[in-house]
Amino acid sequence: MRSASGSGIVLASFGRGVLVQADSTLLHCSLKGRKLRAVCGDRVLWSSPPTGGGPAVEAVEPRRNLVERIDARGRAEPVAANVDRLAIVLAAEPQPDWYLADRYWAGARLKDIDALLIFNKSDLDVSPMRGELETYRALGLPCFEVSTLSGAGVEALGGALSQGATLLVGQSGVGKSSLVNALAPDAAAQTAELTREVEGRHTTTTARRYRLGPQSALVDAPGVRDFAPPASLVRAAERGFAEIHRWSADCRFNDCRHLEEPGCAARAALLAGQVSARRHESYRRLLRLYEKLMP
Ligand SMILES: Nc1nc2c(ncn2[C@@H]2O[C@H](COP(=O)(O)OP(=O)(O)OP(=O)(O)O)[C@@H](O)[C@H]2O)c(=O)[nH]1
Ligand SMILES: [Mg+2]
Ligand SMILES: [Zn+2]
Repeated sequence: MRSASGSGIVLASFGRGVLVQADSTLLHCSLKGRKLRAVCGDRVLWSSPPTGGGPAVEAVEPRRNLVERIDARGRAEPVAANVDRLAIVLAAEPQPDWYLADRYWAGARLKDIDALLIFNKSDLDVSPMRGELETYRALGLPCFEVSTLSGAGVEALGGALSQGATLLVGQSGVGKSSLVNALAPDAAAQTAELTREVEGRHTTTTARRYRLGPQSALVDAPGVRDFAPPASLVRAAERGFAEIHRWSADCRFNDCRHLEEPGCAARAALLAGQVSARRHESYRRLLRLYEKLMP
């Protein structure tokens, strides 16, 4: 057997093994060395020994960025690497968790990654969610209303995602895998290896990257109940919320937490109806979480 080597990109990671796209072939690679970790989106160097034994990843190239979440104990867990854009997916069903959407947006802001909101299942009744969607639009977050069922809005969304790698995140059942299948027709995102059947539905279990166009990729991630971006400072909560951060420049105290402090411009804006009460509550919850993790 001939030895071979090259570079590639990690499409999915399964514990101690990874699926690597190397030119036009897919390779199931092991990881060389106990300490090596590779996540979906990593650029890697791999090689196959002449003696056989299968290809192995030898090194992971430095990451442009790494999207992580904090687990129940406050430790950072990787989600995907080298992401250009975070697409927060919501739908009329299951009932939208806006607090979760806020935290994903905060996570993107903290990493300087572009964010957008995809509201899927526009074939269902969207009217109860209009108010919240308008709040996000007014804050400058691009919002796309689509239906993978009827095809409405899918082309426009595809256009917005035609450059770079987009990570799809959100609650289970909002239609992330359906979006991948609608946008990348050869994706077949619901393959058995990557899903588990729950109540008759295929739910994604592992993040998987798919080719979208010549310059673009989509990463399908498992649905979540909860998410919080890792942070090293309690003040990160403020930076995660665009409008609170903007108002903070006018607060009397530099270390204002925008709760009950006198001379708080963010609170004044809240009382004047210029900041959404729900968004402020969302900010407060993230601040409390960080205060608990970083007393
Ligand atoms: N009505 C309607 N249903 C949709 C639409 N898109 C997806 N669905 C349905 O929503 C359900 C969940 O879709 P998935 O694509 O598996 O959702 P997901 O976000 O990948 O879920 P997880 O993998 O569990 O995180 C499926 O039953 C889909 O058929 C849509 O535009 N309209
Ligand atoms: Mg899925
Ligand atoms: Zn303040």
